[in-house]
Amino acid sequence: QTEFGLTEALKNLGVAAENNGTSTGLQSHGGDSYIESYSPVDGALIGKVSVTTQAQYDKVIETAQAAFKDWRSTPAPLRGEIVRQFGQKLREHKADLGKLVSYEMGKSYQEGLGEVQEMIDICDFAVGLSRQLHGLTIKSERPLHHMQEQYHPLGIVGIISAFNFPVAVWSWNTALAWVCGDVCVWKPSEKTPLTGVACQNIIAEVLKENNLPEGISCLINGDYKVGEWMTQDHRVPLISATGSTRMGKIVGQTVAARLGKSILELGGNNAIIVTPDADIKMTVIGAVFGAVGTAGQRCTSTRRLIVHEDIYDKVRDAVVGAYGQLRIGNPLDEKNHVGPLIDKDSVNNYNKAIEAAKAEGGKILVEGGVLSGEGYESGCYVKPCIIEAKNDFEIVQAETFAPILYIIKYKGDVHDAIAIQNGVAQGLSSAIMTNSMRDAHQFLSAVGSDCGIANVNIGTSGAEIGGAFGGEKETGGGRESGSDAWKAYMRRQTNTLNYSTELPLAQGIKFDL
Ligand code: UN1
Repeated sequence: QTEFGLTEALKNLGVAAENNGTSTGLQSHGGDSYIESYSPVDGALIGKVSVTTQAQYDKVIETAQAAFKDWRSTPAPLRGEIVRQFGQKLREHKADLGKLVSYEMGKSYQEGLGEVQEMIDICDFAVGLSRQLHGLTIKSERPLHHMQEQYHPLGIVGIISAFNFPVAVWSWNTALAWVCGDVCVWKPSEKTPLTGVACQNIIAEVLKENNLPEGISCLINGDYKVGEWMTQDHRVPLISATGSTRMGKIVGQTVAARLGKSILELGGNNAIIVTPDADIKMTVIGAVFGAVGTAGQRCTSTRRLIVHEDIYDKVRDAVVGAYGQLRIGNPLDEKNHVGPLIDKDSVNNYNKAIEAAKAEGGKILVEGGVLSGEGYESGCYVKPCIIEAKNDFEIVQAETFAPILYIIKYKGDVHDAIAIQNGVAQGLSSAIMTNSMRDAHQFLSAVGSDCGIANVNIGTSGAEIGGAFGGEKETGGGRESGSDAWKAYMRRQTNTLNYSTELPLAQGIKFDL
């Protein structure tokens, strides 16, 4: 097993060879089937997690429901205090959790640390928010009447998260949900169950230290069937799901069929537009980190580079040159830029996408390929590649979760580039590299980018937690994290109070008795 202090980190996080995948004191009645977690870094079995049975699932929901009864009446700033303590524990465990994320998921250690930092940041955000769950006061049309709106806790928030941000996306949901007075039930990705156990251990300790029920934060594990119990369950008013568009369509329809609420954060097909006057150095950093960071496995990864013909050769050569500097290898070794893909299925999808692009007429600018030999034994390490392509290639229209960058030439003005950028089914993140104020504003205007995230002179990935995160079209329309995303985790109530001695009807209606 790769060392890098991992044994110590696992111990500090309470992650064992065999772990309970179901929270809330039900561990002793564990089912006998397990999810094994193999590291894509070195192919080693890190540990296993028990699969939640349906009976356990029901107990978890009952436990969460019971916890909600108290938690919803706890003053919001006191709920914020619990989240503050959780953020503090994350600071203490930052290196350990960052290492586990890196080892179980395969992203670089720096990115693992960055992910834990996102968790800490959203906790800080949520602590402030706990004193700012504001509603409006509204002027009534009737004399001596008062109107206001309030936000009340919803209940259980079911969280289904993906392998690529195995801990941060959970915390974007939980930190907000908890200050909003909700309780959470989390089903982490089957590909990263151990980071789930580690997070549950950290929050369970905080809850215990404060004599609060563990039902405030629950863990379940298993495949899509376990997720289905939750999406079909009317006791779970809100489902927040992150993953593929295919999964999101199933989850969204299942939750909608019972008129539940959902927050969907699904696939992206993110592009950077490069206008003739763009800064090449900034473009290269933004595009290369965007395309190869996390081995192209972020929802926000840069998949398409849309470059004006006047600057095309220069940008292409600079980006291709930068790819020559990339070091691929063990992500825990800080000198490497690119780690492995999550598993062999993902490697297959990468290979298939390159073949499909070639078949459609794509020209390879930087050759891909699967690495083998010493240090690459897991079979999950691939070379980031660049393909000159057309936007209407079928493969360019799809999201392949791998480091493949399609470079596309545009002619004309910024609107021609925007049409290409918007010409896909997904709508998560987008960017423009430009020194033209006009082009930048056009890009951000109503006729500009159709994505949930649109950046100027910054790449497509690496959003800060302060903004609402999510996208349009097949990305699902949900928003998590900052801004007023918290409102989706609460139910809104409009109140009208009459402090007169008459009962006038609205709209001037007369109803004399
Ligand atoms: C994701 O890939 O699902 O904006 C989340 C980013 C990160 C989060 C990505 N802050 O790239």
